[in-house]
Amino acid sequence: MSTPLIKLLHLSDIHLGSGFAHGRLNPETGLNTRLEDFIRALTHCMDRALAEPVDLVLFGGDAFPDATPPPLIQQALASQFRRLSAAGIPAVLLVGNHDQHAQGLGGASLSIYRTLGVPDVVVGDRLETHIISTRHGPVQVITLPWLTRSALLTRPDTEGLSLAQINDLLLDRLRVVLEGEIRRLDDAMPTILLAHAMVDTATYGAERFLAAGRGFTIPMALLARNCFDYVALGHVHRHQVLCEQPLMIYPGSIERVDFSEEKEEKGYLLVNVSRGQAQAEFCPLPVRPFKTIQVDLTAAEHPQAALMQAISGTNIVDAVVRCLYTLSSSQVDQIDQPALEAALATAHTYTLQVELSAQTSRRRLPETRH
Ligand SMILES: [Mn+2]
Repeated sequence: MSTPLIKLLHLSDIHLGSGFAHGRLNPETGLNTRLEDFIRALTHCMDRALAEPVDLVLFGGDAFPDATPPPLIQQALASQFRRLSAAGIPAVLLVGNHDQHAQGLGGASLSIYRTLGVPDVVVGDRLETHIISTRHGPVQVITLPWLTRSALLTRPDTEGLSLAQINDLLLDRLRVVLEGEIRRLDDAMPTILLAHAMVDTATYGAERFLAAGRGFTIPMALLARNCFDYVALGHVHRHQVLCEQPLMIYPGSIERVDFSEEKEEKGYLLVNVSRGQAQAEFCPLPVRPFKTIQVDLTAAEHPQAALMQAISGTNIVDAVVRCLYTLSSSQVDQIDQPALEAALATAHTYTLQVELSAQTSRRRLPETRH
């Protein structure tokens, strides 16, 4: 008997409601254009899930910038996942660090789906195994949400310990609990670990700057177990394959959250999983470009011309642009600000940041945002 082949779509780090400063008000909709961009990226993912159709959607965590998104943004996310539910495609929504409250029980922004009993939606807010029936048979998914101390440790456990000792203790507990879940797995069923974590071998994306609360890293070997056919990760915004056997991948964020993601391709994964093997394909999303124009004009004979040339040499149409330039104080009156603004007008939005260089010190003038 051949084992079933499950086709799934894996996306992560939606961060719906982030980066409004890079957008502007759309007068036709009343919405910030960056919210519309993020919704468009999410809509693309759902369109693909429905068009395939896939058997399962895995969301790797961080739905919103924080645990209490405004209703409009909650609704925007819900109306997309609702399309899966309407088509009978199960989805697992994992809780990331941005979805948790700083104190107390986590995952309020996603646990509403469980509270409402949305058909085919599973919320992963604790370490546990879910048996999910799909069109092509059952699959078992272990959910590992963002781990906080309070999930596995009590206050007396950590008393008098250093941060490093606490992290070691937390890893020991994780190892034991994960082992318990692994022991109960059905060896014949395709098996997936869905984890929101900073794995120690990952290269950072914007998450370094987004970090909500102190995190801790998990050694890759702890997760790269041969009982897993696929390890679906979330948290790091830069797409990367961490391990081939078992296949372990961060899809990355679906839109650029800030300029640290300027050079990163954004997308989601289509993955075929059967018992003993997995293949993944990264599918790029058509997201808005971010462009940095950085020029040191201190040695330029004609600073305005040099700056205009740098701008015209960059494809800024519909992009989120930041233009950073350095001047000596004697050059300040050689810059024609209205001409710069006209040259940047085709950008979606732009900021101008001037830095003044003196012989000994540098000083930054207030940035202007457009
Ligand atoms: Mn995260």
